[in-house]
Amino acid sequence: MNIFVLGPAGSGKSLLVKNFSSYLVREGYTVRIVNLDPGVLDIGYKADFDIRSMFTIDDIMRELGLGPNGAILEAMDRLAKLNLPCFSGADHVIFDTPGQLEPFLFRDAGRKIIESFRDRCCFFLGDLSALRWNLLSFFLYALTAYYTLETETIAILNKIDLLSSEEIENIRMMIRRPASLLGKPSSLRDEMSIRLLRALRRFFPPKRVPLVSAKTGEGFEELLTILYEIKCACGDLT
Ligand SMILES: Nc1nc2c(ncn2[C@@H]2O[C@H](COP(=O)(O)OP(=O)(O)OP(=O)(O)O)[C@@H](O)[C@H]2O)c(=O)[nH]1
Ligand SMILES: [Mg+2]
Repeated sequence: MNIFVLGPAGSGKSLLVKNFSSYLVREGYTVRIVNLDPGVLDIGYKADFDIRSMFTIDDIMRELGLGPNGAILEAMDRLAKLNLPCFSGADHVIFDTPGQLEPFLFRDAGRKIIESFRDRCCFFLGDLSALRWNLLSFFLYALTAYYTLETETIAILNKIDLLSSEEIENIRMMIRRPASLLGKPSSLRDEMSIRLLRALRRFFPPKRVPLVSAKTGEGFEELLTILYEIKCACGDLT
């Protein structure tokens, strides 16, 4: 399975790539890691293919005299034109993606790269410690990735280790029964939240929203089970 790890800046993509790949190796799988972030200084793991061997944001800034934003856009256009190695002998290939999610998602790069792999899914990470009261925006963003990339997407709430057990229980309740915490909708925003969350349950069903910690490894077992379900749904049980 080719797993693309996406998410807003700082949501924990690189740490999840590092620790989830180690977990998969401990479970007996062969794993390869691809770093697609040309702007990162230290990824914290050993990549089997690293985009920085071809170009970095710093290189592009110097070469073309661009600022950081211009260089990121140029880097995404270069990414879109690349043929990446496919590591077909590995059970899982995990792709770390750029910290700047928007140019990856909304320009050609993300779609072109991802659509060239058949057996694939996306992990869409959110930093639970930052968005605990803004879950709806997170789900809508994950849905945007799913819609744009036309790829099975798992919405994953990361950094669970930073929350108390009571907060975690509230989050689980909110995911299971979004309306239950709001009571009778008193504003248009409440009503919109409830209706949107209900509609979103079709794409991110409550049983399919893992709460994980990329730091401690909590929730990795559930992630692996979901990967297995996706494989089964594709008809490939090898
Ligand atoms: N406590 C805790 N910290 C985490 C977790 N996941 C990531 N972090 C921390 O959050 C920060 C950002 O993590 P990264 O893995 O670099 O996140 P990223 O999404 O790759 O960041 P960019 O590539 O810059 O967008 C780092 O300080 C990590 O150590 C987690 O599950 N728990
Ligand atoms: Mg990163």
